[in-house]
Amino acid sequence: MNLKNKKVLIIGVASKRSIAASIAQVFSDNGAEIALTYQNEKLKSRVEDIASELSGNSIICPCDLAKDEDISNLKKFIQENWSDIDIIIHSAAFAPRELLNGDFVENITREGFQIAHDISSYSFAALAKEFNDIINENGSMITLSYLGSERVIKNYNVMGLAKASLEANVRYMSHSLGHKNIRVNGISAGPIKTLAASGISGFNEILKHVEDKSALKRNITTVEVANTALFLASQSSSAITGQIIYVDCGFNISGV
Ligand code: NAD
Ligand code: 0WE
Repeated sequence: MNLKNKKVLIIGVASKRSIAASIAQVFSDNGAEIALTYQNEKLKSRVEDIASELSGNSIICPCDLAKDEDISNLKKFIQENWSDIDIIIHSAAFAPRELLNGDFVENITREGFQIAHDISSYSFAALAKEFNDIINENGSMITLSYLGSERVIKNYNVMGLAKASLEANVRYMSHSLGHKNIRVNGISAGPIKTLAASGISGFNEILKHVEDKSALKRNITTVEVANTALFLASQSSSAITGQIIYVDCGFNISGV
């Protein structure tokens, strides 16, 4: 698939294992120009290293999605470097760690709820609002979700609510941006051992469960997610918008 001369902004690289890092690699291998962001100074050098390994030119910019100013500075950075943009990948999520463990009702707090929804769902709409006037026709916005939005998955807790909100966000954004022929979709990925999964109690059991119960009897790779993102970003998916596509080896449809 060809993304030659396409300008792609990718948010959510924290390490080589990040889903966003695979998307950057696969998209640049297919001819795209890449902009990567890093959340804070601690992650800067890692993101620089990943950017330097991409084929073609790439640019990097800081962006903490919790800050309106960072999102508007990111737009200025893109305008100065590229003037316009074709594709935005949102691959970031966050909830306070204490909420991703134990009983949902016991551990939920107003603040934790707000942070989870702010970073994991609002930020996707905030990017659409900020970049709206510089996204080219035939553009595409893609986010990452998880089955915990629609099923109860132990310890996923408030993130399940935030992902449900994110998926609704995909549907509403697809209507807001549809008249400009900008498509908005989500990928519901199976579990992968990235930084976002580190320290989550019971994560190995979740991986084992997918291996046992999914149709394909195995887990997924970040490259498989990236290849689906490539399809959703390209004109091969020109009539697909407002959708959540599962990249989970068929786990979500498995019954007894
Ligand atoms: P990761 O830890 O590599 O990526 C998460 C990213 O979120 C990091 O780059 C981090 O910097 C970023 N982030 C968090 N708070 C931020 C903020 N305030 N501002 C800017 N960036 C912020 O893990 P990943 O697994 O690659 O996660 C990427 C996406 O994929 C997330 O939306 C996650 O929910 C989703 N996802 C992951 C899995 C999995 O099992 N790993 C499964 C399905 C969906
Ligand atoms: O969306 C996620 C995890 C996102 C995430 C991860 C962290 C860890 C560090 C959000 N906030 C934080 N906060 C931190 O402090 N996934 C889909 C991966 C994941 O996380 C789980 C899972 C799966 C799968 C948590 C419990 C159960 C399953």
